[in-house]
Amino acid sequence: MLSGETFLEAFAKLKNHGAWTLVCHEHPDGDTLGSAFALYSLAKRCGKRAAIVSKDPLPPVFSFFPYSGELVCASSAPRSLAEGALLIAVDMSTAERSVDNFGELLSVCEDSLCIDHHGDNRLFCKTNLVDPGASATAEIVVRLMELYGEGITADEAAALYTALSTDNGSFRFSSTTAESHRCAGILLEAGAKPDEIDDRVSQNMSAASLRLWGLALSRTETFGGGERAIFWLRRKELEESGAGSAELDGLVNMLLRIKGVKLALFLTEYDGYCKLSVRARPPYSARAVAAAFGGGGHPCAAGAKAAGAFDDVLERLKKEALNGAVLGDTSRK
Ligand SMILES: [Mn+2]
Repeated sequence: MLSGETFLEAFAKLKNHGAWTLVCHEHPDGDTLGSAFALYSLAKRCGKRAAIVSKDPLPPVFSFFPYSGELVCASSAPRSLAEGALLIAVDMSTAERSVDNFGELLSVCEDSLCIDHHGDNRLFCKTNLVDPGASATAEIVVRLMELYGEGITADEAAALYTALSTDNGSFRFSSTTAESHRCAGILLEAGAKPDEIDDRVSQNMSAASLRLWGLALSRTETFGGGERAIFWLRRKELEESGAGSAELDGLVNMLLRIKGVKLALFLTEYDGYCKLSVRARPPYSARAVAAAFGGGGHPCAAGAKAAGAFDDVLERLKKEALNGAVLGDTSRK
């Protein structure tokens, strides 16, 4: 899907446009935010008009990203931000995974570009720079910035290294390639400090969220011959803990620590819907499970927002994981 031609087209749009409006995906993670803030900082250095938009707030753990205080957080973004601008969707596979009025922004912007690495990207911008072989959108951004010719500042490198290492599980996931490490090398040379970043991003749990992890862990159930595992958290438990939803990032991966488990499922109840997180190893496909609940993602990591009562969704999830289409495309696309 990624051709040199598309890369150069994307590059030319970035270079030539005087205004960039960067849009992150909902429930923003390290990759969408780190990639977008690095680009935002580059735009500032190059004297461009820049804006960065997210439907949901910045998780405090990422507040060290450059210009993090300038995030426009709104369920619907002011259309004036898109008018006359190059609208850039960052790490977003569909227009729906964003601000509610993303379609309106697309219709009023001057041009649009999607930079992403999801194999199920819907190609909803005029130029779609989508590389499913990249372990993070940050890898594509590093390549763009190498060509850009303005260097990478230490702050930008820190944001991009965070983006890269959070998306590929600190270079542990099967999505990690030689290119992931090459990009990491470039970011280290530009001043990223892996130990400081890991301290900020991973070694900073509150005692409350660690106890919440413990509650989920204590519910671990395995099924399907020990190859599938699940745990869950109820809304009340989340609320009482005082932990934010971002503090649950990475929890689902714990299930893959169980010997023999290849399909990990984590269901969280929120107000009006349930959030499903899936992790898989071949021959299972996380995306296939998430798709059964209207979601999507990568073969190894995917998610969905499922409507319905918690108990019903949980029951359906177990059934889908046992009998549904869980053996998807096992390539890394
Ligand atoms: Mn990503």
